Amino acid sequence: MNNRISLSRYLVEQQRSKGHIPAELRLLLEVVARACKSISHAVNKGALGGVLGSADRENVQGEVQKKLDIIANEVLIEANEWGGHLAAMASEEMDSIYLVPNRYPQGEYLLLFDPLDGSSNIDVNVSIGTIFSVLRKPEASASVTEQDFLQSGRHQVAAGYCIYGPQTTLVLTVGDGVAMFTLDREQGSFVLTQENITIPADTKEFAINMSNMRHWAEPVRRYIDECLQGKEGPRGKDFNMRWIASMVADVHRILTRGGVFMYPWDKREPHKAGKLRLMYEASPMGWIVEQAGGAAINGQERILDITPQHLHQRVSVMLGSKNEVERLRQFHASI
Ligand code: P6P
Repeated sequence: MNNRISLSRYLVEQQRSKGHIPAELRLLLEVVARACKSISHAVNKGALGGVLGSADRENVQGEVQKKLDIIANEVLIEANEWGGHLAAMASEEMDSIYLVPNRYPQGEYLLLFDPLDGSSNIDVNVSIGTIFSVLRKPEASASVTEQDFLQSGRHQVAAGYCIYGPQTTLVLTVGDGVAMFTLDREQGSFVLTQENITIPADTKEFAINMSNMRHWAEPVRRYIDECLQGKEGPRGKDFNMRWIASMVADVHRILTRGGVFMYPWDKREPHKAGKLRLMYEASPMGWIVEQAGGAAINGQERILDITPQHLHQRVSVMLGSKNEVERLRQFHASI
């Protein structure tokens, strides 16, 4: 008898014991999980499904969209718009917010997502993933506007990602720690495979795109330089480097064995705070990392304390093992 706990049972039992997952939120999370299953199925088809390659159009970020970016976005919209648990959605792949059509009941939640993060890896068969964040619709607002989405990461009621790799794994927090659910393809459902995940406070592994080194600000250059000096340098230990160019995969490794992930501001586009997006990449990942005992900053302040000024706002990101992130914060404070 399979004694694994399903995602649905976990959510029901968490609500019974902690009261953080009202029925509407549980419904939303179950729908998102089912959408991720569909996305996983499309991703796994690869060339056989005619889903690889470019869609020959750009998203709001000015990036060429992959076919799977659009498929994943459509799967999430179609899965979530009719259930009555959402008022509106926002996506990396859409310029403006998506209001739940009037033909469906309106709910109290707002869902934000990067439908397929790391899509530059799709055509080379490297892990990619979906990142999502859930906010409450402000009480007062009758009809939802973009302004209703502009809440700091502290206001999230749920955050998670689904990584499409050798396993398809859903990682979720509702503010009571972090749990992982692996897709059991024979049962067709996500089952609990780890909970109360903890990131080690120290590490010997950093993740950053080293080709940008000459463009970084001094505190970042100092931190990485010390790591590269290894045993002979001020850190007194050797470091290893990983860079998958898929935030979901790099964060998943850090949740699993510690490490620090960095996509800092650099002088290539000085008017941009960073490459990654605050609302549907850094905030959900930052909350997950904090819930696992890690830390997430933009160099100066906690990611979750940043109040967005616009939906697709970018941010400098440093997250992972808390002692490493604190070292980075001190280096930024001392300039
Ligand atoms: P680069 C993927 O496009 C992404 O948004 C993150 O998932 C990833 O960490 C980063 O960009 C990779 O950026 O400049 O190394 O290709």
